[in-house]
Amino acid sequence: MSKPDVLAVAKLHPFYKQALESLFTVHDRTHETDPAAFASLAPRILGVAGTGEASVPRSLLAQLPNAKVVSVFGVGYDGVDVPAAIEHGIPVTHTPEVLTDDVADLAMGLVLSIGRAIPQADQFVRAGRWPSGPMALGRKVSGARIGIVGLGRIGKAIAHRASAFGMSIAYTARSKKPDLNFTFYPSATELAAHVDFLVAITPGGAGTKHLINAEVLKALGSSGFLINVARGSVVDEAALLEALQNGTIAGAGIDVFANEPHVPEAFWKLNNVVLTPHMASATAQTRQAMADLAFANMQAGIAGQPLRTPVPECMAMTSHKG
Ligand code: NAP
Ligand code: 8YV
Repeated sequence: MSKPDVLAVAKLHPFYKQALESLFTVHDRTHETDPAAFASLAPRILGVAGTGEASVPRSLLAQLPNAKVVSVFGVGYDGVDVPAAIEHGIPVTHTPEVLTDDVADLAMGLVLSIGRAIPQADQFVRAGRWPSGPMALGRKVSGARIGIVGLGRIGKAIAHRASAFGMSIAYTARSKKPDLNFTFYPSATELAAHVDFLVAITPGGAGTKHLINAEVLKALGSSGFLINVARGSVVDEAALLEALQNGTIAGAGIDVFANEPHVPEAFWKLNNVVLTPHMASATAQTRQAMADLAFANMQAGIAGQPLRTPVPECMAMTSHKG
């Protein structure tokens, strides 16, 4: 008997792909590579597998009359048209919690990397420049002021780490958190004006597009650093580039970009940035945990069983197509 069919809408991590292949026939982006073949395949597709960066638009969902679940390998699902999925009776799942520690670790890694110029120091030694040194002084991280844009699961984990560094912690979010003893500012601009390191860790999508713009960067100021581990869309990349080139801000640690995997070459040339390739959850341990959870959601969705981790908008929903 042939295995049930699922559609991968992005290049899947091998841990997730191999798990899926144990039970399903995985069609790797057939909707893009062979639309004619996809027209006859589409009615057989029972599940859609994606990543945090993947696009699942209304037009694709409309072609999948028998799909029972969209299982995203990632906590962010801004590429999925969730209202359209709900209209089509297809619940969406994601992988919260299992990656929280890794993303918070990388955020702090970028704070330390750019504040203390660690990659620049490595280059300094490798280029044989130490004998004619010294390097410029870094920015003290312990005791500095950190501002977190988005105090959700990962934002709180960053705060936890920052408090161990004796940092003073402030944040902005859609709502104030009365149970937490951190300073709340109602806007990113007000927050930026009061901190040394501003860390973006919100979801992407229309609600946060260019939340960090030229005004916020100006408020952060010439001794401030921006860290972006959220989504490329959260930061106005052109404004950031200009702010880094002009010295409007001191520097940036950037894990996510507007047009991944393409990073504007102008960033490569700057000495006041640390650039990483969207790798905040990229450890073997966490990618395995994400794969296990995404696979469990796919299995449950296709079997019509309760989903492990539906996205909040789909909590009350089970597939209409059991
Ligand atoms: P979460 O628990 O849902 O937290 C999201 C936070 O963002 C909440 O505090 C929320 O505010 C805040 N927020 C939402 N819209 C906002 C807005 N317009 N202005 C200000 N704050 C806003 O999510 P999470 O698990 O922490 O994950 C957060 C995001 O991190 C993901 O969605 C993804 O984009 C990103 N991420 C990136 C990587 C990477 O590899 N770089 C890895 C994992 C996740 P309220 O608390 O008031 O609702
Ligand atoms: C992953 C992410 O890099 O969870 C997210 O939202 O952006 C990251 O953990 C991504 O989903 C895997 O491609």
